[in-house]
Amino acid sequence: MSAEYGADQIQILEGLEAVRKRPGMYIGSTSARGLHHLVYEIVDNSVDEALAGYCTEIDVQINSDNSITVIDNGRGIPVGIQKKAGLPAVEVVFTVLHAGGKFGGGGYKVSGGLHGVGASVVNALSEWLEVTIYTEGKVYHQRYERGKVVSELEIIGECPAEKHGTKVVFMPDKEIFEETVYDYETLRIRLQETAFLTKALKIILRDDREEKIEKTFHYEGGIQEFVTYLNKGKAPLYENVIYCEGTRENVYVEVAMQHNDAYTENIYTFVNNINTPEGGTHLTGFRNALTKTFNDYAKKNKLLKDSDPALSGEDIREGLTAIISVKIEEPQFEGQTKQKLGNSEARVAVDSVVSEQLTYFLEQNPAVAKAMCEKSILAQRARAAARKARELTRRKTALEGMALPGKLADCSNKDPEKCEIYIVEGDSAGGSAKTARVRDTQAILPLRGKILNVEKARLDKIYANAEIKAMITAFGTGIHEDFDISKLRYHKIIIMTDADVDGAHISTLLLTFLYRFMPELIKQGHVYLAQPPLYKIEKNKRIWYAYNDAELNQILSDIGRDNSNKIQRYKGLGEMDPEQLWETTMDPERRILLRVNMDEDVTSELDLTFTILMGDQVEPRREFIELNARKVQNLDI
Ligand code: TTJ
Repeated sequence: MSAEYGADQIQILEGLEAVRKRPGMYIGSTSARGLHHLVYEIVDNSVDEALAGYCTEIDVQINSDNSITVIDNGRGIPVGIQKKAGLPAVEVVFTVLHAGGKFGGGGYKVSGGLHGVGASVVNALSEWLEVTIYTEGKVYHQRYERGKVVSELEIIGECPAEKHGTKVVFMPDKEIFEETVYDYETLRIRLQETAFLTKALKIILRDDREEKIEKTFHYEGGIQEFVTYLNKGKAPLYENVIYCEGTRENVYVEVAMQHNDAYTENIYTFVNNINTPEGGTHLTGFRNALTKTFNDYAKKNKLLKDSDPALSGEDIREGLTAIISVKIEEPQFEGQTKQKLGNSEARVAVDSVVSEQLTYFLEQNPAVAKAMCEKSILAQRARAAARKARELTRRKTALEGMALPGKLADCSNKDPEKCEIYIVEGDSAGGSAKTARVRDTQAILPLRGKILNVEKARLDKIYANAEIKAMITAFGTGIHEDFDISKLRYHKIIIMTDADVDGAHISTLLLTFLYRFMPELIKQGHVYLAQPPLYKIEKNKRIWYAYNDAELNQILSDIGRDNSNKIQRYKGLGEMDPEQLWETTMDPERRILLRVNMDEDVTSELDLTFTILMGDQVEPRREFIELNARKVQNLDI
């Protein structure tokens, strides 16, 4: 750095030092989640420029060295000297904490939760960062290392007069992040979501590492196309995606919705393009409007008799896919994780826009209204039947005490923190597991055959399903409005299936059930996947286990490939004797478990991620297991 440090510069350095000292305070975590947040922080600046009407394309690239490049065709970060700091504005953006990229004010600020902490935080947490600006025929450039200026802003060349935009390249600092390898899918889901939410903005994502990938996300239809995308693979109940749009009290509201013939409710809410997984006032406004408008229409048009009970919100929302997106000048975020919108004007605005435009839509489209109404009435009946069944079990348990399922081999320890339950595919593997287990702390629940897909069944059928009933009673927590996590009987729920396609499918169905009916169990980290091995290698009375082909090859080249190896490929858990099952998959000292996590940054695609927990074996298997876990993640629901 050339100039001497003035008071301003010292303050700047102290600011960014604070970010490096306590990175978690600024980007939430230094795990993979924080690593990906760096990209969103930078891209959000370009999205703001698009929302302001000056940028139509954003290119994001994962480079071969795991650095990230973001390029937009906006006006370019201003390069002129900013009076207050006496520095080029771009330098202020990257070195002053909370300076943000907002010049001239106005518009909708992206500032919720961890978002909008700004480019300076990314800079502070990068080994190096380079910014290039194209404006008025000139190319400007500046480089920083760990937040510090290492080259002054300078003109490095010329460009066509009409070219304009900003390019940022940064390398996440390995001193800060535990994980520095970017995951393509994680970025893909989030960037595609951003493209859906920002009508007509084109986002290109490239991966320049091993297998080159390039995808373009560009949706003229905006959130209407988002709904179509989410309903893909399901049968829509009617052709139209209903769309409402309008501004009330300075809140810009957009809603898109369509029912499908399934039974789950998929509503995703956003404020200034940031998702709000805990909902808030915009969601409340939508629900009120939908319930009231629909009941009014149904009564008025005699789809419901005056003597019929009103349809509940839940009945109307059965099988509904919807996106609610509001833009608001000063969003207030509430709740434990600051992911819930609090502004009351958002409730009023969404309620008003949806009530007005949905009333009009229903009147114009009586066939659609009729289809919706018929589905809601069926939902209402199923719900009543399910309620009756639940009350019956509740009364029964009150009389007879909680009867545990017959197939459950329970553990004897009564301290839930020490207890775990293995949900095992098939009776024969269940038998081995029962023999292998530590009776004191490990319970075994064998499940037979395919598990009911809860996405494709109505509540009454779900509650009547034997396997699902067995799980609910074994866990002890109850379900729905009865759910009480303090009653959980095992702090580890371990899904153990064959290491093949069928096994992966069963895991998927079980995870779907847990995600839909007891998401708290996943959120609080109680759900795990066991990792059985694929091969057993035996030589001179010594035994090795391999969890994939690469590992098998490694072991074979370590011990020498010759005919004296006897290699056994496990086709399923059932092929292992109890002792082998214990050694490889159930012994807490030696087993590997994947803990299932929910990615809260993206909600529109069921995104489960995994943390690896091991016994005393460490590093070498890590990489494979991560890859493997990613595959389980593509839940085909
Ligand atoms: C703000 O208003 C005056 C003209 O320039 C506007 C601006 O700052 N636009 C802008 C910033 N476009 N793109 C950015 C940007 C892009 C990246 C990749 C990173 C950052 C920090 C800002």
